[in-house]
Amino acid sequence: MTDEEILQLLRESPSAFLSGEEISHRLKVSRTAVWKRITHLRALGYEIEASTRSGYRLVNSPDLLAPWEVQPLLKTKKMGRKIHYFQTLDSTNSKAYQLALNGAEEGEVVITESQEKGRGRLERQWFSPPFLNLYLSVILRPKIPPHQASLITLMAAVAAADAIQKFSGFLPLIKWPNDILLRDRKVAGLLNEIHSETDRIHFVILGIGVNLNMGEKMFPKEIRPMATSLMIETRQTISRKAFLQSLLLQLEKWYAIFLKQGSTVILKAWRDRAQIKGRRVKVISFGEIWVGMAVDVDSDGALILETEDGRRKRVVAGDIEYKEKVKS
Ligand code: BT5
Repeated sequence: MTDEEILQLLRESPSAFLSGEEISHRLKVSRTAVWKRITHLRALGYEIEASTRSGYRLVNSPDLLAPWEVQPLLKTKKMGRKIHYFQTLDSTNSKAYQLALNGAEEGEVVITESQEKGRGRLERQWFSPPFLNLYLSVILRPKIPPHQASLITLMAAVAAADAIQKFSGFLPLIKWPNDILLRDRKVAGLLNEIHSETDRIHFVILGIGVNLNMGEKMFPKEIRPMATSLMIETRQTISRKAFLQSLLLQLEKWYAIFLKQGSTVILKAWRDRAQIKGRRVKVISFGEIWVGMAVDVDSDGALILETEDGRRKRVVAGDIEYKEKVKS
């Protein structure tokens, strides 16, 4: 008997009680096993009323990202149709990588309620406390050459920005290469990892972290001034499963556009949401620092910078800081 099966039975009779005897009969398990499962579900946050005479009744469900909560809401064909769900993990990217090595298919998703070693780029950490945010990794198997893999990051940033805009009503800004900002603060980050050989990608792990219901004081002090959440911005609690549903739908849409129409459409969508052209930036890349004007991103997702002495540089990986705010 699974959590899913017992919840399904309780949901069939939303207002009436269902006796322990009937549940045990229908699921072919003992009444003690039913009771143990109910205790487990309560520990997960399900409010289940119990009466010795009448049985059990589901009063309220928590906003869990479990497949049985999320999948009935999904409008996607492929993305998230198979969800690997965990209460906690080191990192969803590491788990997804292992699953992909073992043959997991495109569109399979790893979701966890918290990460013990949530990863950013370059060995940095992603703060991942339980039950508040979204930590997910999507397995993709695009038939593209490895040098185009950065475009998947840009594609995912566009999809995440669109989901954030739909939910908040505010226009997020993408910061090269992988941050999504609201009011100049980071609300989401992306970490893509690829497994490839010289001319062929085996798979891409698309890792996305979105701050949803974190209050300001919950962030560690060092990142507090640079970070935000959708709840902070909208002053409303966000339904995590509804957000996840929307994000997966946007990802499916933008990934299909990328596969069918190639980089041009993705780059245009990314440029529209990044407004990077002509901005003065400081670039930190492999220990080197340059200051200059951002000219554009090229068709492989690299940043083109015009340095102060007028030379053009192509930056494949790194971080940028804006030297001035966006002119509105
Ligand atoms: C990123 O790295 O922004 C990529 C974050 C990807 C996280 C997801 S969660 C699911 C999946 N599984 C993983 O293990 N990771 C992915 P980077 O650009 O290197 O930014 C990291 C920096 O952002 C840190 O050094 C902090 O300064 C800041 N930071 C850490 N946690 C944050 C948070 N929750 N919100 C905003 N900023 C944060």
